[in-house]
Amino acid sequence: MHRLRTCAARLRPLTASQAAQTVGPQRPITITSTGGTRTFQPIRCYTAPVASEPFLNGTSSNYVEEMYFAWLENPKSVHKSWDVFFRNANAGAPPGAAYQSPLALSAVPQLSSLVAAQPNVEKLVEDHLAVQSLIRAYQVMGHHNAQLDPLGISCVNFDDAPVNTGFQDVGFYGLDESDLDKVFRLPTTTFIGGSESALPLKEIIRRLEMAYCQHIGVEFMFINDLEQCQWIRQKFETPGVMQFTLEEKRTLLARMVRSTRFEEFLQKKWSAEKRFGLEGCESLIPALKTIIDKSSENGVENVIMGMPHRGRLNVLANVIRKELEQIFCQFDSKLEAADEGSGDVKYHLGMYHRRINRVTDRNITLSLMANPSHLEAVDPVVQGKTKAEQFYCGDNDGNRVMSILLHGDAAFAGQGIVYETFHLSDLPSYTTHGTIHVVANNQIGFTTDPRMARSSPYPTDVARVVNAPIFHVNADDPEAVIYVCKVAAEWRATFHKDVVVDLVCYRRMGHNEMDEPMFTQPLMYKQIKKQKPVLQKYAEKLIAEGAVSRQEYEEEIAKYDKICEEAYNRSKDEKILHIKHWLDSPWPGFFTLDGQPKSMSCPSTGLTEENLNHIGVVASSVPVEDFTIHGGLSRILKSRAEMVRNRTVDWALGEYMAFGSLLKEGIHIRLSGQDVERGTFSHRHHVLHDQNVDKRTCIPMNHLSPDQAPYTVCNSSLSEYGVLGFELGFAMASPNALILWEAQFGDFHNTAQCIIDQFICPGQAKWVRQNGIVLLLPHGMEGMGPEHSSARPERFLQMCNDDPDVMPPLSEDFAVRQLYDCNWIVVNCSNPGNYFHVLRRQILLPYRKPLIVFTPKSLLRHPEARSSFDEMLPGTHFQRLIPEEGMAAERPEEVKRLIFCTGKVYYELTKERKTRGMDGTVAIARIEQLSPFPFDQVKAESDRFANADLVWCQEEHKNQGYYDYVKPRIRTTTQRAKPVWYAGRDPAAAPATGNKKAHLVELRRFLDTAFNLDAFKDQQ
Ligand SMILES: Cc1ncc(C[n+]2csc(CCOP(=O)(O)OP(=O)(O)O)c2C)c(N)n1
Ligand SMILES: [Mg+2]
Repeated sequence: MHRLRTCAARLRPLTASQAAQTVGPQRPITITSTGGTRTFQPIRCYTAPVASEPFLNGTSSNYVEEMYFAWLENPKSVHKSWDVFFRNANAGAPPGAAYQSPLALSAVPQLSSLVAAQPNVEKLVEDHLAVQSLIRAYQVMGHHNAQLDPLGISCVNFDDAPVNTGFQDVGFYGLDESDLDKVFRLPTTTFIGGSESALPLKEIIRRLEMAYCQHIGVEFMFINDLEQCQWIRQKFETPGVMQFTLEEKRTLLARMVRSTRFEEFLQKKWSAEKRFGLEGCESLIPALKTIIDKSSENGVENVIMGMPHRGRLNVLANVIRKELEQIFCQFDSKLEAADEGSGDVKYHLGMYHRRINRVTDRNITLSLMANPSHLEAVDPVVQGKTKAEQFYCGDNDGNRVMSILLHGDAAFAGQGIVYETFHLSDLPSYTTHGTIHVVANNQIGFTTDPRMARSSPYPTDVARVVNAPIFHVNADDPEAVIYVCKVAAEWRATFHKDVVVDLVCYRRMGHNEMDEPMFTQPLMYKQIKKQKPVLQKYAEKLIAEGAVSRQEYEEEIAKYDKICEEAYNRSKDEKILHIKHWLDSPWPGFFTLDGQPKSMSCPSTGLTEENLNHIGVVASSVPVEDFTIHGGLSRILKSRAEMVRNRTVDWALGEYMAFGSLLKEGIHIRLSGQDVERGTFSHRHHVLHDQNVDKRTCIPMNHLSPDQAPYTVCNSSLSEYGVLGFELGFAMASPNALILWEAQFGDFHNTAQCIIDQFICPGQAKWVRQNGIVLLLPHGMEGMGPEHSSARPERFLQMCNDDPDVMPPLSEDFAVRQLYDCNWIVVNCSNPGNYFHVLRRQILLPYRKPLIVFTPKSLLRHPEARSSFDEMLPGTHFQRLIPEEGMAAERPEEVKRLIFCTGKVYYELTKERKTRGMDGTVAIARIEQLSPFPFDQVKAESDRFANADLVWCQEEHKNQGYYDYVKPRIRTTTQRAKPVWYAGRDPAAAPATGNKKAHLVELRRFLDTAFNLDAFKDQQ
């Protein structure tokens, strides 16, 4: 008993005062860190009369302590001899008896179980554990107590869970006031000691308060990776980390001046204009600049940014460095637009700028992507563009190209696309190797308080799902802001993972400059009115510190005001607004110097027989050795080989021919979407899986020729909005790539409606940038129910910009010119040959347009839906309309009815016509390109069958499908000489019936109508 007490007392930490009495003054330790030079007083010492152990002497006492604490934490972490020694000592072995030589360990019986552990050892262990818990509590929850809100009215709701940190709460951990002066060894999971390994509890708490409860709140303990947690702890806990040089402080002040005075200048000149100013979050500008400087220092050369309205003009001016006059002239309502299209409001336009980073003296390209009002919609687009830039410059780890996304607090929490985008962040074919997210958290969304806008404490909680650290920071402390931004940039450079900076700020004005915020947030805005602007606060701090004089500060302001004033004067000379100057993704060399296509023609999209054969052989083989494929797949490949021998293609092979040939021509192809590698309908099989070796795959398409472009085919996450946005962004980077997104079924595209409506359809009109993305949308009424049937062609067609009532002038380059004028191309091919051509045309055209393809399901295996090599040879083209070529064409004057249709229903119509023996009386023409509408060919076809009435037949319901689109256009081709009758399903709310029988009855009914030559007599 006595022995145990002695042993424990020997190892127990002393109070600081005891320590001082026992050992007297010690030499202070001086260390130099990045934060400057600091001096520490060593406080930790022990009075252990270790000499009573014969094998110990005074100089080894530290070592014993190390061993003892390590043993306390984990007995297995020390050598067995130490384990036995401590157990024996604890068990009451007299001096000299506790130690056993390692050699004797196995021979001598151990004393460990002789005496039970005694209470003071337990207390010692408990106290240490308590201190560890306290440290951990700060690391986990310190941010709850951080002073993050500049207004001091924070509404972050942690469900009132108590946060037990601070002096007053040590009791929670089983410690009491008397422990505050005791010295405790610090665990390896904290860096608050700096070079010291033990501190008095009071100092431990003080340092933890400094690290976690000031103007920075670090949320990271949910991260599952110990190395990453340690890295963050070190960045925020190490004493003195937040030191700034004089130079850094002065640069920061200058940046704050620019940010603040820019908004003031706009307010002064255009007080009645909306600009979604940054007032209340001015430190956003130095924040972004720090991220860019630091990243440039780490080797980044290209930064792609996406951001909403708030502070966008300021970012353009002071981060991207758009010429100020170009920004100011946007406020001039008399400015004429030089470009075609609708243009867009000034706070949506994009920008691309290459310049020297003044801090690092390195070249950097900055682009801000144009975006719609739809908050957060640009997030995946930025990611896709970033991925593409990385891909094309061989930056496999994201060391040279990176993205920054800015968010508003309400949108970040509320918009599901944020979550979808986060979930792309670590997928091999979608990762951009870490995005830095910056939230301008002004604690309000338009007029809505956070407590009504989200169910999570912070607006940033969504980032936790991908283990992204979140740095909350009080935006009224610019130095704290800069520090977290530096850490965020370093985090990205080190771990290549996402990170979030939550700038907690306020919004000085209303939602826009015209809005009255006092209607809805009276108390908040009373507080805001009292709030001293951050620039003023920071300037006063630096003046008080002597870092800058008042005169220097005032000169800095005057200097920037003068820059603004001069730019304003120059802006008055601008007469014309060039949206082209706001291009976020230029395609050097693709257009002529004045931005026009280099020609207005499209060469043949056909291929040589040899080429078709070669690609066909690769498509039906396994190009690597010792690779076992599934037996069913062997049969598929065999039948492909058989088709190649027979000079025909089915749908999958037609696609293969198009992809393969473009790859051989050096065009990169990327096909992305849910389950695209195999194909939803198990027809594609672009990735072969070895049946015997886990994860061994082969992509035959990448074995076409040594100098081919790479083929990327990737199954995506189960997201449409995110993935389509991503692919759209990918397609922006280069015109020399074919980027395709396939919906699992066409219906599902509507969860990506925002990308379609706001980017794909009007992108060129709003932002003068072209995009050649291809959407593959499986479509067709096959009795599968209301879903899985319709890709909603009516919606795409309704958004086409061709005029239904005007017959465009016919010319030699009619088809190519018409395509040039359209906002997108909508096709529904009825055979694989035509699908092949339209894919190839997409690249061979001298410009880029989005292509919407309604793709088949049952036609994938339909024996008639095949094309001969003859239809794909040199000289052949995509057929916008496939005219009647059968019996009816032989005596066109005898034809009573001309049915126009599109897609799969053609096969149902021809079958029915044959059954009824009406091949000579009814002609059937397929409109393969719905938009732009082939006015010329429809006219030729209706002229050919001059005695026929005209019917539009579709399998979709009357209020859906194509009818509303084609009817006025067909009538225009005949100068409204003839009606266009309808044969198809009746109007309906749902796209298709869920009842198979009803489906067949409907089919029968409309086929009867289509072939009943008297069906429309009553309506005439
Ligand atoms: C998807 C979408 N829904 C609604 C709106 C309308 N709207 C514009 S700004 C805004 C509030 C945004 O709040 P927040 O994200 O916090 O940004 P802040 O304006 O506060 O900077 C809303 C609801 C929108 N632009 N986009
Ligand atoms: Mg907000």
